[in-house]
Amino acid sequence: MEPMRETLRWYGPDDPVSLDHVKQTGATEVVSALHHIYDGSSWSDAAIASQKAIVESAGLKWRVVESIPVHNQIKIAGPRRAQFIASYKDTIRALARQGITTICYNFMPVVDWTRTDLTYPMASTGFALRFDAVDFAAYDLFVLKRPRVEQDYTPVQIASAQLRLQQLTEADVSRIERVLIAGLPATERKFDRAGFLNALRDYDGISADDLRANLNAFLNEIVPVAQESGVQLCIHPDDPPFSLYGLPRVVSTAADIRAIFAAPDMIANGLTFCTGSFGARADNDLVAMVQEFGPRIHFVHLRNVTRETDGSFHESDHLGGSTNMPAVVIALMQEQQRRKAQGRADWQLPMRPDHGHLLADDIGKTRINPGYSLIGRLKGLAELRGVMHGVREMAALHSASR
Ligand code: DNO
Repeated sequence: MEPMRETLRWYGPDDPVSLDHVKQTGATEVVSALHHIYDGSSWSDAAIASQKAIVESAGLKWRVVESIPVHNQIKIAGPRRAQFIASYKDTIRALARQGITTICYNFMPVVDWTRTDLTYPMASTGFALRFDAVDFAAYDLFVLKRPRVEQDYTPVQIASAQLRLQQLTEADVSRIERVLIAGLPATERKFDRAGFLNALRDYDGISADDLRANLNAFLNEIVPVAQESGVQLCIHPDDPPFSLYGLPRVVSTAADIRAIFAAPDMIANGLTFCTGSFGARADNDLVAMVQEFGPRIHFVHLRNVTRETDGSFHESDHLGGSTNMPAVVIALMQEQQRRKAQGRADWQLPMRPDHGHLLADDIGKTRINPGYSLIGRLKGLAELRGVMHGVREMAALHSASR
């Protein structure tokens, strides 16, 4: 059983983490995107090639894209959908020409990944990212005040949000708002309150079934293009994997993934297995999901969360938290073995340590991408590498003794 390919996310030339520092973690590949293009236009061969040249001149590879943003027109089936799907196909083909053949994307309406707190203090004295369901509800119900918001909460949730609001200072509220609607890296759009309310209005009347239909229509267009071009698409699960702001979310559970894989049923229609996203729901059995979806997992994000009963969670150490990380790693390495036995050229999965705590000299830096500071990810990768190498040795011993 072999370890997975070690990658680290790199936000391009503006990333405060340099490529030398990426190399110092032991990773051999970066996962990246043309992060300056958010308007749904296609990526040119020249722009892709020049970023690839920068990565390669540092002695690293770039084979996985995270992400090509999916334009909102595609998600709401708006009048300009066809134009943006055409650009998306052009980008897939352009990446294929540059030998970049794994493409991660997501289908979350309006907001990408969401947290309420970027500096949640850990006992270690480091800091973690946290989603506090009560802070979120307090903001949604009493600050944002979107129409019909009460429908999305139980009386108990409303009462505890009310209590929380009384405890929050004005500074707390504006910090939470910034993190929620204008804060995290790689989110497509940064909003002010009025702009955010406006963006939510796009989804008035769009149910989860409608959103699923729009995703299927998109997949029916792009998956055949990817398959022809030798590209593997891999959808990233919703983070967190439940509805926020009353918006539909359709990539949260095993049933969601089954529906996605069915349309169209091709290997290029795959999954980014993100343990942190799926792991925020207690009803997602991660090992069972790896076993069921294994052949279509094209990319792996390893991150752990500690869940609380009210839907809150914080990002724990990679080997701590609510998910049995070594068990998931073993399942993924077994999937690699199966592929190898079948002669699949893509048997070895690219993995990255997803996020990390804010630690040591990274604390207090002014330019940092939350979750993507260097030292925390280096620690996560080192721990995960240890697990992978241990599993490999154990499997070798086991087969030698048989
Ligand atoms: C957060 C990330 C997400 C992810 C996108 C993929 O750290 O995992 O922003 O990159 O959702 O499209």
